[in-house]
Amino acid sequence: MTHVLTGGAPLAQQRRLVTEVPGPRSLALLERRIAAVASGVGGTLPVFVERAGGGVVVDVDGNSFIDLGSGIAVVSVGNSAPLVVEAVQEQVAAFTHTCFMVTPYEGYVAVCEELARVTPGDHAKKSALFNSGAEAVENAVKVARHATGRQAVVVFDHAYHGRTNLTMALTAKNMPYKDGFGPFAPEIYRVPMSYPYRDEPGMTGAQAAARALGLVESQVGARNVAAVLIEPIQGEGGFVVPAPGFLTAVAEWCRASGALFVADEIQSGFCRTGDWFACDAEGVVPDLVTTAKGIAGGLPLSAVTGRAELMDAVHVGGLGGTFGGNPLACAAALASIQTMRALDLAGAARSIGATMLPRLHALQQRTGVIGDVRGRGAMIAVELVRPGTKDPDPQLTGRIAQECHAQGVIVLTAGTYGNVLRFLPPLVIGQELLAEALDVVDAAVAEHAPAA
Ligand code: PLZ
Repeated sequence: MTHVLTGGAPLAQQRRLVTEVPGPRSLALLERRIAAVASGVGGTLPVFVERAGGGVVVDVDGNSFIDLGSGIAVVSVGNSAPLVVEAVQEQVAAFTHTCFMVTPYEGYVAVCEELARVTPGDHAKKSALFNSGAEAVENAVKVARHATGRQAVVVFDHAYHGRTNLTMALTAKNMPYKDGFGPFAPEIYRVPMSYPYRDEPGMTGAQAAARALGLVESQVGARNVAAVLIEPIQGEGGFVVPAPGFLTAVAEWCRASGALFVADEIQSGFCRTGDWFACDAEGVVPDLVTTAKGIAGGLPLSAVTGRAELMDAVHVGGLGGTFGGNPLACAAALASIQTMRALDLAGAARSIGATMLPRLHALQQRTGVIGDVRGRGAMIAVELVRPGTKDPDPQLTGRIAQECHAQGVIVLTAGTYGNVLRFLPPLVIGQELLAEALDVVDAAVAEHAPAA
């Protein structure tokens, strides 16, 4: 059995259940959680974590789960990755916070330099750092409005951009993200996404782009559009991969219209899809990119990176925040990016996809409930439907996810209809562990769904 070093101690890379799930210690913590934590904060698994690293999460009862979630696409370099631990320990002992706007430090600048290197395009770029993905998206909209002098923001069906007031308006799905939380910010316009599985068969990326942009032209007016904001592969919306040519056509329309093409790469970025960024696969170069999640190995950090002249359009003092680009988070980001290069984690993501896709396609052949298998690299999903139809089956999706959890594999669900099972393993997961997790998924589907 292989081990990885997390925080200096070896952690066995194995699936191992030693109690019921949840075990007694998790149950005791669950009771405390219910009494003290607001119930509006959701929960996927009822187990509490003690350690995690490589491809496993170990709970307080000693159960070891295979991690196909990465804390929602965050710990791409693995939990407590050695370089991250070392860098953060060094930084935490030196200074924890000064506020970059008060007395700056090198780490913030170095992260912005790295962002200029790794994001798509070789034009002059600048960045600003924040704490959460939603905050980065909000700031991208601020920059876009300032730089263009326009107000309208175009977003897509199934989009997810966050839970703050502006980003709730940008997010498509009502329940659980928006219900009862209005009023929402104005000047947001939603148009159809390219969704090959659910679009008319044969619809090309260019046709899907024309469908969306035709609506923008007739209902908003191209000259009013500050930004078109898009996840190049949708995350919470169900790993919807637009048809080839869609992103290129949208980016071209933006260029011709004077609107900014803003890529939300918060979930799809930092090697997740087998490239540094999902836009790279089609050679699309966004004007602004938002990043977070995988950027800093689990520490909270986010960024807006964009064309230098656009980023500099904002007046001095117009962007900021107390904690944005916190020194610990910056140290972690530099160590994470170094790890991605040293271990070729983009290549690792491609290998993960190469293992998963054929197995999931084979599973699709054996059952009638998998309507679609899709994704790229280590961002892979299956969409579950009622046999012989495209009717979403969220109940079945929930049952399969729960069965995987009970068998020691962490999987997540997604999708506007709640019927997508998504897989986001840490990019450092071992192939053996990944294969075992797929065995568990196979068995869970077999148990809860009729054979084809
Ligand atoms: N943009 C593309 O995926 C976060 C949300 C989890 P924050 N997705 C996980 C939940 O239920 O709250 C996300 C994303 C994309 C923006 C965000 C927002 O990032 O760091 O959660 O604010």
